[in-house]
Amino acid sequence: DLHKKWWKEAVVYQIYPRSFYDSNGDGIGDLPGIIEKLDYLQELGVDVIWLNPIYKSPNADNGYDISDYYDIMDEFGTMEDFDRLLNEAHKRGIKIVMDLVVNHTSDEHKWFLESRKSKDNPYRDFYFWRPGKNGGPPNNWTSFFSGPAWEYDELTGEYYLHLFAVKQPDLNWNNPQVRQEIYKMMKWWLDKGIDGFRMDVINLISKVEGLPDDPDENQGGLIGFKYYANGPRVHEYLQEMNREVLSKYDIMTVGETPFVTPEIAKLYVEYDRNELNMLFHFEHMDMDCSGSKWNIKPWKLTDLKKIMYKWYLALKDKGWNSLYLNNHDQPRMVSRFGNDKEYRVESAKLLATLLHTWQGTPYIYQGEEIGMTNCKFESIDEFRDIETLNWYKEMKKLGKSDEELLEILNKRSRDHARTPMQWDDSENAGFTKGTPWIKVNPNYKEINVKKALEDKNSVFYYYKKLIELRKKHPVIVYGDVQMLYEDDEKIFAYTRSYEDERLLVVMNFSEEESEFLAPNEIFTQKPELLISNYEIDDNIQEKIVLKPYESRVYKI
Ligand code: ISL
Ligand code: CA
Repeated sequence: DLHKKWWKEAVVYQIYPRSFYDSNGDGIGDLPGIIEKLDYLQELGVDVIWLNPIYKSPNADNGYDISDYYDIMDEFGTMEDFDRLLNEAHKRGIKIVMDLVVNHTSDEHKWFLESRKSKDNPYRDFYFWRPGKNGGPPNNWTSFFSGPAWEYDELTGEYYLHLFAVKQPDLNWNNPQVRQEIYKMMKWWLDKGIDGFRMDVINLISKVEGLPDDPDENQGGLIGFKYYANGPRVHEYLQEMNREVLSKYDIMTVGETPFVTPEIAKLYVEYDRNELNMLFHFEHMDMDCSGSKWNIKPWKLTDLKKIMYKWYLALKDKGWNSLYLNNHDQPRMVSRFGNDKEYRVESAKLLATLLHTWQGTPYIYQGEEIGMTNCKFESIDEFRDIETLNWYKEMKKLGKSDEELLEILNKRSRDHARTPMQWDDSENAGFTKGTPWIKVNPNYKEINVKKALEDKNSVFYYYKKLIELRKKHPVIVYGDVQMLYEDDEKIFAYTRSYEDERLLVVMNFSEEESEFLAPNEIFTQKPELLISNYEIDDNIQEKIVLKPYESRVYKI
């Protein structure tokens, strides 16, 4: 089968190196620290590691502001450490995918340092420099991290564009030299033997000619995105990148793409487009907010089902989905979509069941496999993330109180994902012998890897088993999805089928017992229970009463 691919069969584990494991006591996770934990990841059974950026960076946005693509961030180690990591991972059958951040660089990158020197510097056109308009910035676009998307530079009296932080100037992809530099750099890493790229905001790289003002200033969120999200030349660029670089290697690619619908996504991932393998879309991340991420509203199970099914159908047989419920930019999934108190373990397993039995490649974010939760931040000084801190300052100017801001941040800050990995119940959760760069979640004595490994019913072993099942049953990877109970607000259920194998997945997304009646034809033969998150006897009836957050997977 032409469409069988290793990256469809794989399970990816995302590492945020700064918060994973500190090997030298400076309070910051590092590459030697990751090497020390490879055996742990092998025990879990993952196939691929996606590393958040490890390149040289002044860390305005924790490595998403790169000052040298060919070097390693000082805090994380050296290129020798990286080579050793790659080699040690490969020895264990684990591939490594790197973050590729090429919508912008750091303002300390040599291209930008040159570019700002004078209007006729050869690097000037590597970025977007424009004169101001009516005594202000060139247009009204706002930045993802609050405030205008333009920064004035005294030296030449012009502004530069930064969709993210002031220290993250946007690269000008219209310039063929920029593209060639990036392709060269990508080849350099691929020739080292890395196994693919996760491409940061890759659908923002093409800006509409003329960078027009956005007439719609009152949309409550970002102003201007319609002029660069999925912009006019983005597919031309990605096809060029694919032709010149990606197609020459056996690798996987996943684009991070805010503002995509399934219809737009097809243009990036359909097989005959020759662009990317998969995308991270945000439709399910937007379920519980309106306008902006800070505007929180309750989410509905039927919305989640509709979104997932819609994406499945859209890409079925033509492309491939990626599956995630949290990452380094999002709150912890068990706190957001489950219950991180009395049903923490059950709901962590339930969410895992969904991620690992739906069609697509599952991405596990570090700590998810032990059911790590959001953290209680007591005051603004405990936050580190630039998005959080900029937004806080902006809201303070508007007169908001610390109390109301903290309440929102305690649900939404990116720092929930960035508290250190909880390894054991010793000081700092065993993450560091020094002072951690960000606070450790106080629940580490209860929730940690050591404890998980000692308990055969832990979230960890449930993940391990799900991963094993994926290797044993091709239906989990390739099976078609048939939805059951589509309009139910508590039960998420479906079957999967591939060749002569069939699965039934039933999950109760609620704190009440819920009844599930299996369609007649399903239980004509005695089904085999493959995995469940409660002790149950296998005397299965057509009517199942599911306990709070119960999930079961049957082979039928
Ligand atoms: O983090 C977000 C919401 O809290 C998103 O809006 C995020 O900024 C957007 O998805 C882009 O994210 C990526 O690029 C950013 C970086 O800060 C994020 O960590 C990265 O995942 C800029 O490089
Ligand atoms: Ca360190």
